[in-house]
Amino acid sequence: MNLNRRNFLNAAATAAVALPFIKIGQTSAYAKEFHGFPFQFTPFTRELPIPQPLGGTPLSPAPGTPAASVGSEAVFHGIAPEFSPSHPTHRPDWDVHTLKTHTLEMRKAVHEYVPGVYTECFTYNGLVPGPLIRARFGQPMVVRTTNNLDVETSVHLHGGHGPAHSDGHPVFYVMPGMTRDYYYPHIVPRVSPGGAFDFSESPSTMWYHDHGNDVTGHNVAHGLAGMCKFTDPLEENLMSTNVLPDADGPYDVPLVLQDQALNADGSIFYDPLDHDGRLGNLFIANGIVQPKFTVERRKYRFRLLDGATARFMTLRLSNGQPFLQLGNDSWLLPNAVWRPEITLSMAKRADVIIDFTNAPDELYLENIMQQTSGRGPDGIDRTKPIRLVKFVVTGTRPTNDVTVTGGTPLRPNIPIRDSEITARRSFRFERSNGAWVINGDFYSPFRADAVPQLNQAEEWTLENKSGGWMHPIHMHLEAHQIVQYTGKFRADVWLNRKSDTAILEDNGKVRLRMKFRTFSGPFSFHCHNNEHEDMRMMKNFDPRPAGQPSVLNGRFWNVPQEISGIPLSVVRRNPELFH
Ligand SMILES: [Cu+2]
Repeated sequence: MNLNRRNFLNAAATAAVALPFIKIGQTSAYAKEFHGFPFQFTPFTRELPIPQPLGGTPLSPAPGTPAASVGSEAVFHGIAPEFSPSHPTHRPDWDVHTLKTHTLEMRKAVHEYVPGVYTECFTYNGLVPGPLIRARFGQPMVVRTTNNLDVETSVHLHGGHGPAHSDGHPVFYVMPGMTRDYYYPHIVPRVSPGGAFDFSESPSTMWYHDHGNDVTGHNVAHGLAGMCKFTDPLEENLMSTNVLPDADGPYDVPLVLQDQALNADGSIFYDPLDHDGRLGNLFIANGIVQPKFTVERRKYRFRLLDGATARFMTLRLSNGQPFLQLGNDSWLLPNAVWRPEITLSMAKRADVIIDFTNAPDELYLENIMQQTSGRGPDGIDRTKPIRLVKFVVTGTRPTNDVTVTGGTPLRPNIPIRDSEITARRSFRFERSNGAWVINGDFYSPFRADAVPQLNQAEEWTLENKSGGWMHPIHMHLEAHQIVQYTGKFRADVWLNRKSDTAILEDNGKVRLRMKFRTFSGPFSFHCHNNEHEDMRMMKNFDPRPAGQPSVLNGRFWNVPQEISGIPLSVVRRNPELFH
C-alpha cells in the first residue's frame, strides 16, 4: 500500500508535467472496487461505548536511561531530550506532580463496527477508538509506544504543546517492531520567556492519531485515533464548584464521530490513490455504527470530534434545542455560548453541553452537512438529516445538576496584538501534478519552510484559490488565533479565539496569528483532509532562537538522532523512507 503511494509521490515530485498513469479519482488497481455496504443491520440498538482511561503501567527500563535511549533494544527510538531535568528547556516548575507512565501497543485486532461483521483494524491496545489519555497540567507523562503493525507509524497528540521528538512529526516514525517513548510534559506556554505559565493557553480536549508520512489516511481509516482530556487548576475549579461535570465522571463523554467504508468481506475499504479524500457510507460513533446512548435527565458534557479522514459535519439535535458550546478545538471559550448548529471539519472538536433536562424521551444527534465527494462538502441541507447517535432519556431531574449556562465564564482569552507581530508569511494551497502543493512545493520532510523566531508572534495568511476543494489546515505546537475568515461556514467562536485547525474553504482565506513558544522544532502544518496531507499538502516550521539555523537542511541525517529518535544507521539503510 505505502509503496504504491510512495512510488506515485516520487514520480510526482520529479515530473514536470501531469502524471499520465493515474487519473484523479480513479480507483487504483491495488484497491478493491467499492460496492457499497452489503450487510443488513438495525441502527440504534447497541449502547454507545465510552473510551476508558489508559491505566498506568510502570516502565522498565526507566525512560531516559541508557537502556531506553536511541538505538537501544528496549526503546529503539528513545525519548525527547527535553525529558532530562538538566535540558535547558526543562524548567523545575514543569514537574508539579509525579511522572505518570503508560504503555500503548499498536496492533491489529478484530473489531465490530457493525454487529456480526468482523473487521480487522489497526488499534491502540486492541481498541477502536484507542483508550482515553487523561492528562493534567504539571503531570509529566511517558507513553511507551510499540508498533506491532507492518507499516511505520507516528503518534501525534493533536492540540498539545510538547517537544518535537514526541509531536508525531511525519518521519519521526515508530518503525515496525520498534518502541518510542512519547514524553508529554503537559505544561503550557509562558506569558513571557522565563515568566509565569499562561493558563489561558491550557488545553481541554485533545485527541491523538497516526501521523506517519504518506500513510496517515490509511492508518487513521484503519482505526488509529483516540481522545485526550486535559485539566488544569482553573478547569478543575470549575468542576469542584459544580459549574462543569467531573472530567472523570459519567457526565463528561468523549464522542469520536467518523465515517467508514467496508468491503463485502467485512475488511476496510481504502484506496491509497484516491486523492480527493476518502468518504465512507457508515456513520460511526466511538467505534460503532449508529449507537444509542441512554442518558439521565440532566446536563452532559460531550467532547465532539470529527475524526473522519475527509468528511465535514454540521451537527444539530433533532428536537431543535441548541448546544451550549464550551470550547473550540483544544480550548475552552471565554464564555459558554448557545449554538443551534455546529460545523466541524476533520480534526476539529466542539466541546459542548447537551441539556437533557427538558428533552423528549428520544432524540438524535444529526449531521446535516451533505457530502458526496472528498473534495469538500456540498452544503447544508436541513431536510436530509443523517442520524448519528440516538439519545434515550430516562429518570428524573437531579437537584445538583451542573450550573453552566449561556454566558458562564470559562477561560480567559488573551488576543495577540498587532504590535506583537514580528513576521508575516503567506501560503497558497493548490493542486499540482495530480497531488497537492503549498506555495508550489510538495512536502519534503527535510526542508524547513518557515523558521520563526522562538517566543515571537507571527501573522500567516492562508489562501485557497483552487475552486471546489476545501482544506482544513492544522498547525502543530500551539493554538492560533484567526483574525480574518472568508467563507460561508464562518463562526464567531473561531474569530479571535483559539483554534488548532482552520477551515480553508474553496476560494477562502484565513489570516491567523500564532506564537512559537518553549520548543524548537521541527513541527508540521498541513491539510487535515488526510488524503491531501498524504499527497503532500504539508510544510515544516522550525522555531529557533534568533540566529540559529533549522535542523532541517535537506537530508534526514542532518537532524540529530536525539531529536528525531531515528538512529542514523537506520536512515542510511532505508532510502525508501529517508531519501
Ligand atoms: Cu486539503
